[in-house]
Amino acid sequence: MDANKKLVANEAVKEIKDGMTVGLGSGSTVKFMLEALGERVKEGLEIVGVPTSHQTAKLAKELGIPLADFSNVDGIDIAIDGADEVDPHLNLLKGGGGYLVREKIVDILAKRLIIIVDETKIVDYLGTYSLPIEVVPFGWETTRSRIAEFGCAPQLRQKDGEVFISDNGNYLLDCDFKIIHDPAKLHDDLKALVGVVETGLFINMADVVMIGHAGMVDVLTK
Ligand code: DER
Repeated sequence: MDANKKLVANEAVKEIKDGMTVGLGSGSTVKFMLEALGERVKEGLEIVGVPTSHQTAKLAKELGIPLADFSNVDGIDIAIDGADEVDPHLNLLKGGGGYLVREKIVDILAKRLIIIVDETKIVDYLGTYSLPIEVVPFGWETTRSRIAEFGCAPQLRQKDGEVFISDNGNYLLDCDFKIIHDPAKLHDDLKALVGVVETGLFINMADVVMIGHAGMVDVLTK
């Protein structure tokens, strides 16, 4: 599986050109992308990265990739990110790593969003992977009840035996919808609930999905 993730990560890095501001996603596939990007920076590529998590920022710094934040960039030319599921309309289910809010803020701003996955992420319908929803900690139990009315059993995410706290100081509820027939409507309905910060449904955002499988890269475009 890593070979396919590495293959697609290396392919995506070829899309990054001198002078670009690059949204740096999060996750294990993006880790391979950062390593390849770090090599190109060492060879003289001049870019600046906007990281979507503390984890990505730490690795990018270690690899010598120059970083910026929204106080000193005008926009994002290209963002490269992973996903947990991709449906036939290129809608995404993301947030397995817990970084969905900052990923969505960066990804939605990008002029071009490239998603890098291996073939295990390709699905007919989103929802087999539990949908992460970031919620405000205050009153999260009441928010959980409202979310559950949409047909799932939200689980408060734990990490190392503790409640997981996102980079934004919020909680994550993982929701087992099993199959999501209308992800755009579900996202809108969930976002309307008080206490919900963001959902892991990235609707109509991906411009390109690169899929690594069997030593090849398939490219899907919107
Ligand atoms: O949290 C996310 O959406 C990340 O992009 C991540 O879940 C992607 O999965 P990967 O670690 O298999 O690349």
